[in-house]
Amino acid sequence: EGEAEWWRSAVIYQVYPRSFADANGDGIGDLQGITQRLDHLKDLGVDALWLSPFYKSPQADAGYDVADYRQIDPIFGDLDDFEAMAAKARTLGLRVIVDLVPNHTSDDHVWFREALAAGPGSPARDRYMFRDGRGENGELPPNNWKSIFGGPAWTRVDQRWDADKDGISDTQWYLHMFDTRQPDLNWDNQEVKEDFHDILRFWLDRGVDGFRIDVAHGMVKAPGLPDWDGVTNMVEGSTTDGATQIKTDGTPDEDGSNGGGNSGPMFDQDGVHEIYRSWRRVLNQYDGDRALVAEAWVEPLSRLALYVRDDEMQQAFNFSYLTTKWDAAALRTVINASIRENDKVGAPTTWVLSNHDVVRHASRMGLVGGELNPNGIGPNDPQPDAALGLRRARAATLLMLALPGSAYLYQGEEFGLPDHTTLEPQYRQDPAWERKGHTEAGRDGCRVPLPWEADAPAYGFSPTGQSWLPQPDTYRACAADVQKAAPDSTYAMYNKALTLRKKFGIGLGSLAWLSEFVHTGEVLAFENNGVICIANIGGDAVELPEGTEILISSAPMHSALTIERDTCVWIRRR
Ligand code: ISL
Ligand code: CA
Repeated sequence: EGEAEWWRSAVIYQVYPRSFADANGDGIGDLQGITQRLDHLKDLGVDALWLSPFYKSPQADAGYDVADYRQIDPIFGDLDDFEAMAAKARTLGLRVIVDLVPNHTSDDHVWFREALAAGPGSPARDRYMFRDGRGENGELPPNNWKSIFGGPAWTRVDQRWDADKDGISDTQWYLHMFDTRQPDLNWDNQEVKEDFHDILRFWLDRGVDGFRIDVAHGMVKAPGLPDWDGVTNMVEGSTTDGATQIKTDGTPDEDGSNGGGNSGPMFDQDGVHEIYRSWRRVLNQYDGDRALVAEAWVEPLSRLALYVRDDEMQQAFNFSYLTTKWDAAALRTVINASIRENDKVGAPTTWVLSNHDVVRHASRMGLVGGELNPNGIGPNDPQPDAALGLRRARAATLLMLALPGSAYLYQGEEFGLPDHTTLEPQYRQDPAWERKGHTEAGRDGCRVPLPWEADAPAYGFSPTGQSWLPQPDTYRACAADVQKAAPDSTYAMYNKALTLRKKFGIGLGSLAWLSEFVHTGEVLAFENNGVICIANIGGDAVELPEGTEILISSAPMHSALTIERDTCVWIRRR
């Protein structure tokens, strides 16, 4: 049932379960908490929610280390809680997308335990990427790959486990592109392939509308696992030529590349598409138009578009847009490239500004010089200008929501939530913080529990006033109750924009650039289904003709017809 191809224009809201709402008072968000607050998503006006992992996990990487893909971690609840949440979402007309993590499992997964116990050469080891080392006694890792979180991508069994204590002792190495506790699966292994078909069915049978595929550009590795001298890093990504030149100034090339892609023999291998074709065949056996969305840090956009062919996934996150700076020419380039490349393959464009891996756009956009600084802001880093950040974030959001295609929102951005940029080191939990030797603040700042009520302990996140990460004082003004009571709030803007977006069918429309209204290079103007979006990125004020109908503005308009810089408005012709 449901509209066919609903995903083409859907606004999808990312719920980060541990930080959304805590029902049982242990200070960690849970499924019952989500159920209790689902009305908020309905009121806001989104079409679907995507939940970050809630599966059984030792939480070494906040649940992106899955120990059992068919069970709920007790900190989040149980399968009944999931069913209740999904049932309520269905009643409210919200679709539910779950997160699937196929590149790696937790080292607590029964397969990895078996692999360790069974030893070298065993079928159990073949489910993962175990290799003998190099050097005379295998004392060197099988190749020079680095983990995305920093440090080597290989760990030697006997350097981690103890023969006497653990009964495990051999000198093979296993690959982990992320944390040591996240061993990479071997996607040439038949059992691995079959089990993931089963996992898909397990959740499809429970009525989920789709899957967000974690590290969708990973999984398949180049044959022979050749050395690679490029950079493997969070967001800085890597260069194909093996050089270490990193481009993070947010100015895309004509093809939309921002230097934010991962490449090399461990990413974006052609063989990965065969897996997705087989997954799509599984999804197609179900009614209701179930969808797959790729989390793939792939550039250029023409390469990313390969993931969204007719017989593969329906969507891929457009990280090139996220990594583009607040600059009219840069934004125009990336918008054009995104639409062009997706049109070629008949896929919808997707737009996203924030998620649980990057600094929230309300903070990012307030950094002096507009640095993207995706790797977290710490107390010792230059602090963002909060007012400027919020102003630009609101404009950037309104611009995003005027674009055709599907848009992703990250929980809390509808309240104008900034990052926690002064989080003290003792609270940090992101494994990348540890692995990178504390050189970067990591991703905890964007994962802080949501404020619901300004005057309640933990701002209403938890009935006991606990919160797994401390919330900064700045969250008070962002609390849902404050936001919902104020007509000019960020929440009010999101709410109204989502209503207008539906009313005018913006998601299914198409973009036509306008030269009208554009008197300096720092203004973007386009029409989509009768709505004209004008974003004054950094230019002189734009004067609108007498009698213009203003549908919505990202900032208060001092004169009814003047668009100041860092402001986006939607208007209609009379
Ligand atoms: O670094 C990146 C973006 O910040 C990308 O290069 C990388 O692909 C990304 O970190 C992958 O993220 C996903 O998988 C990770 C997990 O820690 C993240 O939270 C998740 O979104 C490992 O499962
Ligand atoms: Ca809880």
